[in-house]
Amino acid sequence: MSESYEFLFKFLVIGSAGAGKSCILHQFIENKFKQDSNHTIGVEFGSKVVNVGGKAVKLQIWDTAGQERFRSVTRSYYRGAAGALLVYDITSRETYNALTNWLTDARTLASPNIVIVLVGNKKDLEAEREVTFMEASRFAQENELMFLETSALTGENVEETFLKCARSILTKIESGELDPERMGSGIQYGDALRRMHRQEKLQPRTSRPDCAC
Ligand SMILES: Nc1nc2c(ncn2[C@@H]2O[C@H](COP(=O)(O)OP(=O)(O)OP(=O)(O)O)[C@@H](O)[C@H]2O)c(=O)[nH]1
Ligand SMILES: [Mg+2]
Repeated sequence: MSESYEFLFKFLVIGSAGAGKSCILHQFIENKFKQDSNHTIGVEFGSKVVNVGGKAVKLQIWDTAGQERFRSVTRSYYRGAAGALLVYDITSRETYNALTNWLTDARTLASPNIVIVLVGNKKDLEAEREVTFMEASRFAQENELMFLETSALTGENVEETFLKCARSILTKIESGELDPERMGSGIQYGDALRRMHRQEKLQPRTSRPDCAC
């Protein structure tokens, strides 16, 4: 795919160890399930250009380790993230119970305007479910999060999760609620838009001799 894009968004994937963060990222980027996934050491990185409402957006995604011993390392990557996937495992109440802590970290360490999607992963393991859709849905509503259940195994809702987060950020940029030029916004202009903005600063539209407006 072409590397040309209009915006770049920095994304984080956070949540307890074993929730399936790395498998979700792998499914999103490679379109396949990552067999024998090991615990992430520190942070891993992936990127992909997606089409969001007709605009090419590059997602720069930081997949963090869920294990407690890496917490201080992973926290240092939170700054300036525009979006986050907060992942738990629907077959593990323990990973669900930890959500409040992850949420506090994300809201205090990343951008205050960070857009967060709550992700209940391992949707394919229905028989082992410990957290109902309704319960998590209520939690999401109370904490102003978007919410989806995914399966990194089958791929269900994986791409949709990233797109949902990107779409929400783009809408906030368009409405003026998010300013890409603010330091630490986690948003950058791609080459084409950067050139346009630079041009506009040098030559405001109204004073351009060739401007018919
Ligand atoms: N059945 C099923 N298993 C999954 C799914 N996603 C991940 N797994 C399994 O869950 C385990 C943990 O997956 P990872 O993606 O490594 O988990 P993680 O959240 O990245 O873990 P840390 O890197 O330690 O934070 C692996 O054994 C995966 O095979 C899923 O959607 N369905
Ligand atoms: Mg991992």
